[in-house]
Amino acid sequence: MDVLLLCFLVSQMSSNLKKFESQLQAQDTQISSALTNWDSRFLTHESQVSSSLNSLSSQLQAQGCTKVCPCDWILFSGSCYYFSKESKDWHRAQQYCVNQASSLAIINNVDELKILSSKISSGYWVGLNDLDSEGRWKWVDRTPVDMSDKYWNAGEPNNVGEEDCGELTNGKINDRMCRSAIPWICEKSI
Ligand SMILES: [Ca+2]
Ligand SMILES: [Ca+2]
Ligand SMILES: [Ca+2]
Repeated sequence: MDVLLLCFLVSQMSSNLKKFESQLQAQDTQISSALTNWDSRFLTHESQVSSSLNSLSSQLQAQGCTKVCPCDWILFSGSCYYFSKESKDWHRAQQYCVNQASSLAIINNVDELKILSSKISSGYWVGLNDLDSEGRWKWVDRTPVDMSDKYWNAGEPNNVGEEDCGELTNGKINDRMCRSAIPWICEKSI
């Protein structure tokens, strides 16, 4: 091969390489700009999702929802409680709670008595009665009721006019006629 031809071929190759290099650079710039674009769109989208989630979460909190209790129910001490806004007789109130996979509230200790009392300003049905046997009070889960004045209002239960269902009123329990229509408290354990 003569030297001139060799020089020509080398110069051709070098020019082709340069073209190829500049094509690569152009593609690189395009890819990098596409990536930047995509990145910024992704970030914008991510920030939109995050702000929607925040707003949803504050809406849920405003409605009294928590992660563990349904909306309109309040969580404390390992239970979710529902304080009704309407009034029903004791049996209908209990049925309402059962339909919500709960029962009328069962007051297991003085702390629970105090917490529930602090949330109400009138009588609310809770889950006890002496319907089976007059004077023998039982919670709806069949556990016996502490009859001391830690739990009962002074002079209660007095069964005046046949009072067989328990309401929480003035910080303690009172026996009241089951057919009275008053609000109620449901409780479900978590
Ligand atoms: Ca309870
Ligand atoms: Ca009674
Ligand atoms: Ca009474």
